[in-house]
Amino acid sequence: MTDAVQTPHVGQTKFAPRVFSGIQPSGGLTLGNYLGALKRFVEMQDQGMEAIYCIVDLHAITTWQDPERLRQQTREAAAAFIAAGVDPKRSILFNQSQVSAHAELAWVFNCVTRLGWMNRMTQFKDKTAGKNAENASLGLYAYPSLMAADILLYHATHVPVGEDQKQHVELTRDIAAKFNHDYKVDFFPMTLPVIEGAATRVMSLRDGSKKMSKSDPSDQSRINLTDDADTIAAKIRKARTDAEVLPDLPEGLKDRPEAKNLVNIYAALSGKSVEEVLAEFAGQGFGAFKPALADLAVAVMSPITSEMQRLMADPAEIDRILGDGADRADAIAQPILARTLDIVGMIRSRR
Ligand code: AQP
Repeated sequence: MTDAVQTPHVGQTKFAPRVFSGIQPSGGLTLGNYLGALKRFVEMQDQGMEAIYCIVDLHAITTWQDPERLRQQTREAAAAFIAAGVDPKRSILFNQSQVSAHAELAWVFNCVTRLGWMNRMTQFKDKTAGKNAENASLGLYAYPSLMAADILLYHATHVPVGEDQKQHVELTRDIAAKFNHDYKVDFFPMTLPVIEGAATRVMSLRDGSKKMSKSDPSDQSRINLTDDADTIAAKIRKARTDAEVLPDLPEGLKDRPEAKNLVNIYAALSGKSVEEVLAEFAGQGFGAFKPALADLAVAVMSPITSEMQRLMADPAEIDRILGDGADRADAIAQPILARTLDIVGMIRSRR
């Protein structure tokens, strides 16, 4: 993890390493969220980095959410973080809307961000593809500006994310640079994305060209962190593949997106390289590979699923953890927001 040891400088200002990342409670979390994000969150925490992890409920409402389900999904996401290994004593874990500074800084960034930058964001294009973009919410369009606020509100230097969020972290750097330039300050860091591991882009089990996503209408396209062992095995058994055997080298997976996806998932779950997985399974068909993958997925996911169930039995305790995390996050955020408002010229005279 080369990036994590660097300490970004902006002008004369040196920023201490601090990790920030978030996940939307816009549905139940998936194997993609686990391998692309949660697993990395835990590793960075365990490397001793100061880490702030956020369940980004303000982002979730950029598409309509049933209010009761949103609350349920937020608690379930918190349970998933903890079950995957995020320790709410060592790291800060909270839901975004409890720290109002996120929305306040986002407004300042809405005034820094250029429309041309927003128009280049591929996630907005992907999420409105095939739909009437005129009907999308303004919040969905402005999503990356709120994400920049989430990160920069804590002067975070490192953001572990899946491949799909890389462009948004790059935009965060553009916003930080323009703010620093426009106001002649060295106030916001140039945050680095941390995109590592064999599964930074887990694909749908039904279509190897589409990302596995919690909001995909097909439940068969994803493995949910709440799926039981039989469901996981059945979804892997039915996953789309081709009729060929597995090759002995990664180049042999070129133009075989579904096969590549399953091999990547196996590698990420086992902690092996793609080369090692292929050395084990070269020449074998999916009749042999899928059951092995299903056994591995169940072995890794089942302890997380059962710990989530245990935690979900006590929603008041989850709310207490989120409240405690929000207090600690707010204590870091408020001075940074206050200084930002001071820099842009707002009077701050309330006592
Ligand atoms: N398929 C994926 N492979 C690898 N990483 C992934 N992530 C999401 N899907 C995959 C990573 O998970 C983190 C949280 O993502 P998010 O929930 O904030 O938003 P998203 O990227 O839009 O995820 P979804 O599941 O596709 O949500 P919906 O369907 O609500 O839009 C991020 O670090 C992301 O990279």
